[in-house]
Amino acid sequence: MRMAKRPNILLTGTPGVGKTTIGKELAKRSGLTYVNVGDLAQEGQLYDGFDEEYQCPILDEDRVVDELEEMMGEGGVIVDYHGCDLFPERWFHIVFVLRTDNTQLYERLESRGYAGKKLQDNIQCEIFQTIYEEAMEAYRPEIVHQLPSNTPEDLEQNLEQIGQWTEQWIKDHN
Ligand code: DAT
Repeated sequence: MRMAKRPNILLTGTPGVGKTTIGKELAKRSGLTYVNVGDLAQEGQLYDGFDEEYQCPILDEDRVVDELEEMMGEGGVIVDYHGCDLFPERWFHIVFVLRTDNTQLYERLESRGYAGKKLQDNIQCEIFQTIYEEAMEAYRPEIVHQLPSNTPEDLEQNLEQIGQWTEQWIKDHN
């Protein structure tokens, strides 16, 4: 039996906005496959150098893309990453940029152990809506959607909205 065609979804936004939380739950509910790009890079050591300023390894974007290509071609993948212009545009049928108010994001990142410049830079990234603008440049604006991600109610509403969109996409394409 041929597998039903399923969409690829990109979940993006500043670190701490809730991509992993919603991505895993969405995978559970929809049956799509969740991929955390940070974890994938860590497991495969898909790095190219070390950033001294931020004290973290630098992602080897070409190898990340190569690693995911086959899976993305098959469809049904939820990708979670805090950047979005490294992926081929053709991969995604829809892009969600999660957004969180500064005070809440600050608390979430602080409790994750972020401090100093790293904390400030991530808060600024959210204030300047850096990832949203990156997404609007990298993808057709019609497929880019911002979602509030402040409360558990937001989470549930987003899950329902994305779930409904996914069901409709599958109906329309099979
Ligand atoms: P990300 O993957 O974007 O870095 P995360 O999923 O790890 O973010 O979430 C960061 C923290 O925020 C984590 O403690 C769970 C919490 N969180 C996520 N979404 C939330 C929401 N809608 N309301 C309240 N807390 C949320």
